[in-house]
Amino acid sequence: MPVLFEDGFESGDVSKWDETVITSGENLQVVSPGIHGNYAILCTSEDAGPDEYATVVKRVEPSATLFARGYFTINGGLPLPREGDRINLIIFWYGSNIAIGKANGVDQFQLRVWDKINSRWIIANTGITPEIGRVYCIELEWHANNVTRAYIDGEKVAEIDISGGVNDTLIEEVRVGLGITVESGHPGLSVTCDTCAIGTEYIGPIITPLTGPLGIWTFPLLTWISTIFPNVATRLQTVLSNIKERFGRT
Ligand SMILES: [Ca+2]
Repeated sequence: MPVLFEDGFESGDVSKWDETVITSGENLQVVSPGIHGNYAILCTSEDAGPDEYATVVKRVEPSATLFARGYFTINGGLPLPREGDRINLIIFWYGSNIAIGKANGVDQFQLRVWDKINSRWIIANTGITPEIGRVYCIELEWHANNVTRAYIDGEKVAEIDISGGVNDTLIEEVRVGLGITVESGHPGLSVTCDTCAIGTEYIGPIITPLTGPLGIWTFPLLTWISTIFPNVATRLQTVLSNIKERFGRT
């Protein structure tokens, strides 16, 4: 898969990114251990409000098609106080976001696409309520004036079709971390982020080698399958992990 950029913060800093955007009251730091490896970034807010950020920023060649994937753990700050509040985890400036937003009274993962013609967000709710402390693999897929999709753990969870033509943005800037639009003064928002990638095709979850006897034969198999069928490999890995969890204990 043509990956343009990858960073799991194993350098111990954010030097692979073009800049950070951290507004007053927000904080972004490299912490250890990571979700994978030794390091990740921790993005927090003690005094959140609208249009505030604790994000790393990567610029890319203007792209009508773009994918970005990151691993996220929500540490705290939920529930969001008010209907319509959200924290954006991956931002394709100024095209689309994957967020946790409050809709119908419930915090849930959302796909959001900016409608340039009518100056409004088009929102697809997933109905998936984030669990504090769980690791989520999140991926955003953008096609200008076409279909935009959100994936969680390798499964498509939302899709917005703008082939009618309300946003032709070529994405030049990707922000990852905590992009905040919530009621002013909301405390305790905290997100850990790791293992980011930006590409021109679907990226998907990382393939982690299983340990023990099961791993010896599954890892080469998964690596081979993943090069041809990324979605199949993801599902197979989940099945194998479950088997290992139940019976393996190696
Ligand atoms: Ca890492």
